[in-house]
Amino acid sequence: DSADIGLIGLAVMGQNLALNIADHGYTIAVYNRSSEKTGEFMERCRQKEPSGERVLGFTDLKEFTRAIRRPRKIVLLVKAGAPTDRTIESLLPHLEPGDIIVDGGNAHWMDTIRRDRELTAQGFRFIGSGVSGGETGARFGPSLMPGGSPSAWAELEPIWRAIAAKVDPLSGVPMEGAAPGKPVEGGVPCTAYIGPNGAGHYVKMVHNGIEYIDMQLICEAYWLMKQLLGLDSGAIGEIFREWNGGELSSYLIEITGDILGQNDPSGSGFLVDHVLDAAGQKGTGMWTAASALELGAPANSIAEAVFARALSALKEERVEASRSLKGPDVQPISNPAEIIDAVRRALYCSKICAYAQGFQLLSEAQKTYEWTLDFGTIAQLWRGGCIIRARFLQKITDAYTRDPGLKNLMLDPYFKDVLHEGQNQWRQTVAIAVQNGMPVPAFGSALAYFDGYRSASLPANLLQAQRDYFGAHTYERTDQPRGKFFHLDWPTPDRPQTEV
Ligand code: NBP
Repeated sequence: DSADIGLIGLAVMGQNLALNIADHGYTIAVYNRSSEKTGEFMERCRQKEPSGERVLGFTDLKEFTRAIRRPRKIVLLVKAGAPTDRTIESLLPHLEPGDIIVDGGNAHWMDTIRRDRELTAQGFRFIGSGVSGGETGARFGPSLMPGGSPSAWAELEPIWRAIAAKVDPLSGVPMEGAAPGKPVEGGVPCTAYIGPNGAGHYVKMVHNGIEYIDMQLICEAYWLMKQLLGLDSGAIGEIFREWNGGELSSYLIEITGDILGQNDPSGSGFLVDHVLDAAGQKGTGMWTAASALELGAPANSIAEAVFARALSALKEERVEASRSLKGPDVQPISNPAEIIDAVRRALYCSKICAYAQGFQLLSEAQKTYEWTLDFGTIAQLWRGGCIIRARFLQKITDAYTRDPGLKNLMLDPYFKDVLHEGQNQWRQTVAIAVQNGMPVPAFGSALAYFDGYRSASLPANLLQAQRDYFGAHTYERTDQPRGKFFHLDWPTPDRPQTEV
């Protein structure tokens, strides 16, 4: 029992997280279903990894569990879904009451709620922890979103804080420079207890939903500059690099600058111009949108981002349709610098709406699943390590620190000012796109969310009347207290009207 912790699943995430843990001075036992991978990983540890001697490889599950100090902490980084259940089943006979299983995969939060219930009933402790940041994040500092047993969290916390991404305590900017065997010293770790059972995995899922819309917004900005202004990818890349110096500063804007400037290895032009425009998806964006629909949370832009990927995937159909369905001719633009600035404003305003939707969804979810989420902390632990890390997350933390009961991010004074100042250019951007027949579902839906949310009146009066007309679904009246419902026997030629 010489290992501080164990880890099962030695694909890309598991290998890197194990090395991150070892880099922080912990001894870690590792196991993988197929033993060749364990062998290959142990070879990597011996040959190349400065902390490799702290990694103990096992090909037998019983020996693996025996090597871990009790109560055991065992991290799973296996494929989400049935493989996670199979792994837990195979592990349980070798565990003792009080042992802790930490699922670091992208589990659906309802699976995590179920596993938490089942494992707790058997005397084990369970943590479902979102892990964000891909391969590099896992290796040098991910954003970690743990939910589950509080006593298990107390035991896991020192390790999770050690391996998480770190941000500068003053600026909130991610601290860089970690290398194998040399983690960064100091800084605020991007992890905190999120809440019971599935709360951590839910928050990780919403992170991914926000990632979808963040990426789609950037793509629309790129597309408008390319199609409307005729700029080449390299020039647009330069614009993103410039934007990355300001309020939009973020990992996704930074990599977009790099990607757009990348030459094609074949030597002909930019790589991005040769990449097929049919997006893939693994499902966490869809889960976020589906959850929003289920909870009645208006996360329309997050859903649009998922649909935009789905529409892009119909490549052959679109190519065929482009030959018969005609839109307007693209009008020449006389003021490109102004348009570029308008697109930047549209991007920032839309991004604020997208995050407002994400947090509004979290707010609905916590009521349904009986969690108490701390939104400021959630924004804080997204500042480093994860894909949506961005300078402006500090503004979100500040907003929730100013007012922990803030109903919507757009109502915070800082964000309100940005939206007020940017809305004319945001509208101009959407209008130009629409006039020229260019799809901007993310910009447009974010604007509709802003306009809908700030409207004291909406046409749902007519909608309620329609529902009452055909289905006797009843309506409330503006001149009566809420909760009092009326139905009209809608007049027909042979029946006079009566309201009841
Ligand atoms: P994968 O998601 O590709 O999973 C591969 C691992 O799952 C291997 O260790 C494999 O064992 C194991 N596995 C499978 Br597949 N079926 C199994 C079964 N029935 N029983 C036991 N083990 C089984 O690996 P990954 O990309 O490293 O991701 C690991 C987890 O982290 C996933 O849940 C993923 O969603 C999540 N995640 C990934 C990223 C990322 O950027 N890749 C980011 C954040 C979170 P084998 O070697 O024997 O086949």
